[in-house]
Amino acid sequence: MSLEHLGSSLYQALKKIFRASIVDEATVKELVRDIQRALLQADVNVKLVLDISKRIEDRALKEKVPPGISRREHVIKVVYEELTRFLGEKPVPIKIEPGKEKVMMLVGIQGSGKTTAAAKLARYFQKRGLKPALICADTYRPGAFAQLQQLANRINVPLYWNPKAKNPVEIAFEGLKHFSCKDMIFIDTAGRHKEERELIKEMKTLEKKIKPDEVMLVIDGTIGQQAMIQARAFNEATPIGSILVTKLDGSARGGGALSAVAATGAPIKFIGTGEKIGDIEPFVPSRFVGRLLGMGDLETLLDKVREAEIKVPEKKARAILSGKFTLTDWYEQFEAVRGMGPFRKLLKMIPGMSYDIPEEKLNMAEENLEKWRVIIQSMTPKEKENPKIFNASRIRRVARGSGTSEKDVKELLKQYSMMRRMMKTLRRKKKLPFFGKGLPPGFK
Ligand SMILES: Nc1nc2c(ncn2[C@@H]2O[C@H](COP(=O)(O)OP(=O)(O)OP(=O)(O)O)[C@@H](O)[C@H]2O)c(=O)[nH]1
Ligand SMILES: [Mg+2]
Repeated sequence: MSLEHLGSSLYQALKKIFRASIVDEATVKELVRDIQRALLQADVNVKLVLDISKRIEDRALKEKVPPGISRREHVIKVVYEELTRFLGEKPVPIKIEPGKEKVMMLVGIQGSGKTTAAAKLARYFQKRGLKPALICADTYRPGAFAQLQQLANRINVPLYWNPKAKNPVEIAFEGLKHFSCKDMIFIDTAGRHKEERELIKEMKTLEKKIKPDEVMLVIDGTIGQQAMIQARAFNEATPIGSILVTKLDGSARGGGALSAVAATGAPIKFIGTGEKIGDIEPFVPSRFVGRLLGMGDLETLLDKVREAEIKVPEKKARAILSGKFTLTDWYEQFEAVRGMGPFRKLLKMIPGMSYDIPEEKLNMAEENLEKWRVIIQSMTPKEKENPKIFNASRIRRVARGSGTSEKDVKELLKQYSMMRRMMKTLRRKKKLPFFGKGLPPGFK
């Protein structure tokens, strides 16, 4: 299994980085060599391989590592980002509105997998609640209709064709009329032509006459780098809306095909990963790379890196860690980064902490952010500095001033003092490190 093979060799390469006692120039260079080898084996174009390895090496060695993360983590992030970039931009999703039929025309050379893909796509969108239909506009291939009919019956999707018509344009028109109230219509076209030029000519005529919403080029992934030439040739003839790369399950050249297509700038929207109708998936480069590398926790690592890029002023960090923070400090921490605040970062650094603070507490705090902002704005400076002075009448005043309820104000105060108490308890239990002179990296 090819892509798996590529995935596992990339993973092996990264594993060395994980295991290395130090990550220095030599380790990075070895990693880059391993990645090169893995990509070349997957038939990735040499120029692309050199390009990606140069970028990885440059970034891994020259980029400043944000404080709080290790060089190791940074290198992994760079590899992930560069591989993702090299597989193309995140494709623009196909915009589908129920009832407003979308006409998708599938084109591609003989045997690339168009007919299979038409059925797979119909199934894919049917499962997502849409009403798809199929049109067989292949008048060349004997048995083309029977093949599609068998697939369509299996998934219970209506299919149109006309054995009397000699002309695919005629069939397509009739079919579109026939299916006027469907959400998506997939037109399967012929791939059987003496030469590619003729095929492209027919595709052009079809495109001009039928004016589909999207022309989807189906490319066989087993052809590797050749995919680039094909994608270009089709793209020059008719603007290709999207590409579906098939047979990525069994090919040793899948990586080559994907990267070659991505290099043309044409968006890969789907990939076919098997002969069964369910073997189709939307192509999202970042997710694909994550899975290819076999790193389920990659997102976590990237979050960590993003968090590390957040700077917390030293004084604030000290105040937070000692439990001596005011309401304003407290609020600012949440506000600063919305979602991945220094609070969370600090808490995560503390051993055993992940058990002590329910994640939902932090999430809740983030959800309440907007409300809390108005509440805190309605407080006097004195109240913000020393929330202990809050009594019933102050609470009432703040609630009225901020257009919230007394319950909201009380909740905010409760959360605040809970967080403070927690910090203090942790200190007492010596779970919280005391950073004598220096703070840990990332808190400068
Ligand atoms: N392993 C694997 N086989 C596939 C995939 N997609 C299609 N195939 C197989 O490839 C062969 C050709 O597929 P078709 O869908 O008939 O190709 P086509 O482009 O319609 O062919 P023509 O109509 O002759 O141009 C069939 O045997 C399919 O089962 C895939 O993603 N993985
Ligand atoms: Mg076919």
